[in-house]
Amino acid sequence: MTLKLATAGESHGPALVGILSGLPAGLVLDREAIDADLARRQQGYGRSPRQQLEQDRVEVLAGLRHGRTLGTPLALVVHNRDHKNWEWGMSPWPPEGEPSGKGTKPVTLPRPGHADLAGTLKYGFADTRDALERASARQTAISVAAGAVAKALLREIGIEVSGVVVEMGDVDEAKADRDTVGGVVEARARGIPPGLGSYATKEDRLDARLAAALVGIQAVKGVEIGAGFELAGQRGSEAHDEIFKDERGLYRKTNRAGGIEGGVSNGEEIVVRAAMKPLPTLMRPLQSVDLETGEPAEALVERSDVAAVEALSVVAEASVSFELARAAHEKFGGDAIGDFVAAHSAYLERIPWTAR
Ligand code: EPS
Repeated sequence: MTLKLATAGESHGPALVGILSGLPAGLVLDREAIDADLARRQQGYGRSPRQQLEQDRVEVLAGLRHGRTLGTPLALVVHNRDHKNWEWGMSPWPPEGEPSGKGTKPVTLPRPGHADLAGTLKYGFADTRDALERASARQTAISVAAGAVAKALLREIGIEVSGVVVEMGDVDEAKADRDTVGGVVEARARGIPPGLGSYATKEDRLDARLAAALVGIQAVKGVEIGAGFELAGQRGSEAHDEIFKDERGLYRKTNRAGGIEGGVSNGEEIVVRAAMKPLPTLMRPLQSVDLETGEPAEALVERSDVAAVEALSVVAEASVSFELARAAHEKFGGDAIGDFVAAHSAYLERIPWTAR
C-alpha cells in the first residue's frame, strides 16, 4: 500500500482535515512532536497577527490507539480558531440570522499573484472568497501535521529531514513600504539509503516527486535539486560527484547531484531548494479590475503576512519528509512497522559497500 494524503479545509472554515492512508501498523506517534512542528510553522519573521490567534494543535479522529497507528487511515484535524470570527461568512450551510463577523460581503478585487482571478473564472464564482479560501497557505498546517507523522516513519530507519531558510528579503524594510518579500529555503535528508525512487518512469523519479512536492506548496515558483541551475554552466568534469572507495565502502567527496542520480537516491544527503515569490496580498495594493463592474480598481487588501519564508522552511521539510516516507515505504513495504524496519536492514546487508 502506498502512502497517500488527502486534505480538505478552507482558511477561515471550521477546520483543516487530512487523511493519511497506507501507514504501517505499530508506528508510535508523539503528539507533542506533531504540535511542535505545527508551532514551528507558525513562528518566524513577518507573519501576520493571524498567527497570534491560531495555536495549531493536532487532533486525531481515527487510525490511532494509545499512540500507535492501527494500519488504518489516520484522520488528522487542525481547527481554525479564527473561524469564530467568520461563523456567518464561512458557514458550511446557509447561514442563519443577520450577517455578522467577517466574510459577509463578496470579494470582487482579485490580487495579482493569488489564485483569486484564475480560481474565480475557472469555477464560475461570484465571490472571489470562494476561491481564495482554499488557495490560502493556511492549509499547509495539515501538510506539516502529516509531515510530522512521515518523519516518525523515516526515523524508524534512521532518516532525518530538516528545513532551513537560506535567503530572504528584508522584512522590516518591506513592511515599512507596505510591501512583501519572498526567499529561498532548503531541505536536507540524511541517512537515505541508495535506491529510493527509480529511473524506470518519470512518475517514479525521486527528483521529479520531490520537485512536485515543493512546487505544490503555495507561493513556490522554483525548485533546485543539488547544485541545480549552477550545473548548467559547468563542464561535466566539474559537475559530477566522483566515486571513491576506502575500507568503509563507497563514498563521494562532493554532492552536486543533491543525493539523486538518474531519479534514484544514491546514498548521499538529499539537498533540495525551493524559491518562494513575495506574497501577493500587499498593504499597498497592486492594480486590478473590479470583477463586478469591470472597472480598474486596486486589489483586495486584507490582513496578511509580509513574509512566510520561515514557515515555508517547515512546510518544505514536511513535504519532503512525506515524499521520502512514501518512497521508502514503496521500497521496504510492510503492514507492521517491524516488517518495514526489517526489510530496510536486510537491504542494507545486501549492499554492504554503501552502508557507511
Ligand atoms: C494567507 C493569508 C493570511 C495568512 C495565511 C495565508 O491569512 P489571513 O488572511 O487569515 O490573515 O495568515 O496563513 C495562515 C493563516 C497560516 O496559518 O499560515 C494566504 O492568502 O495564503
